[in-house]
Amino acid sequence: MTITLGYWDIRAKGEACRYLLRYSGVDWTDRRIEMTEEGYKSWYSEKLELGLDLPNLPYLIDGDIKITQSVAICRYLGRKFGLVPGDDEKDIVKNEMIEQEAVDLRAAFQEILKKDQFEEKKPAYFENLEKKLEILDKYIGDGPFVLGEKLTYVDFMLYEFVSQIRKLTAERVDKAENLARFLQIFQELPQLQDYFNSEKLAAEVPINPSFSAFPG
Ligand SMILES: N[C@@H](CCC(=O)N[C@@H](CS)C(=O)NCC(=O)O)C(=O)O
Repeated sequence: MTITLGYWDIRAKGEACRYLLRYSGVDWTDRRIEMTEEGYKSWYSEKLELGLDLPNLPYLIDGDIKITQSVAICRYLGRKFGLVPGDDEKDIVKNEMIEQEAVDLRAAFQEILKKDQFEEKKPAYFENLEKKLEILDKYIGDGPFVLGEKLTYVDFMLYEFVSQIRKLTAERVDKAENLARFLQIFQELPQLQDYFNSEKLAAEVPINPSFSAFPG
């Protein structure tokens, strides 16, 4: 039985889930819905027919397991592929805090994406971002990953959301040296090389919708 991940044809909240599936090497269906009139029609006509308890995108169907909420999908895939912390409570807490910090980073980024507000909101966003990244950088430490040598689903989320922001402001992200090193090391994971080196990622997959102030 093949796992299906459905999401718009952008990175936004779906890409970290896609990395987890690619990393694991399982067979899966990368269901992408174009953000066109046709695509919207197709999604809204099937949205309530997929058996999802809280219908939304992204969704993941793995046999009788049907999930929405991107963080719940990442957690599920983390458990499924052994990409979760062990029993150490300090590790679990650090992982969960950084999971939510990554979600906050994405939310703050998303907050400035409306075309008519982008320029006005950018300065305050950057100021806050610099502070957030400085603190996160210290907490991450030497890594190489969030929990040292142990890779978990949170690394996939953190990588994705920080590298999305890096597209907008590389200089601010690169000032956070531990984070910048983390991005580099994650990007070198052998299981993701085919994808990271593919032209599809480089040329075709926008971070945000084309109607936003920063498709990326
Ligand atoms: N908290 C949810 C947010 C889901 C959400 O807002 N999905 C947006 C795209 S990022 C959407 O277009 N959903 C389709 C719909 O509402 O039908 C998550 O993280 O998955």
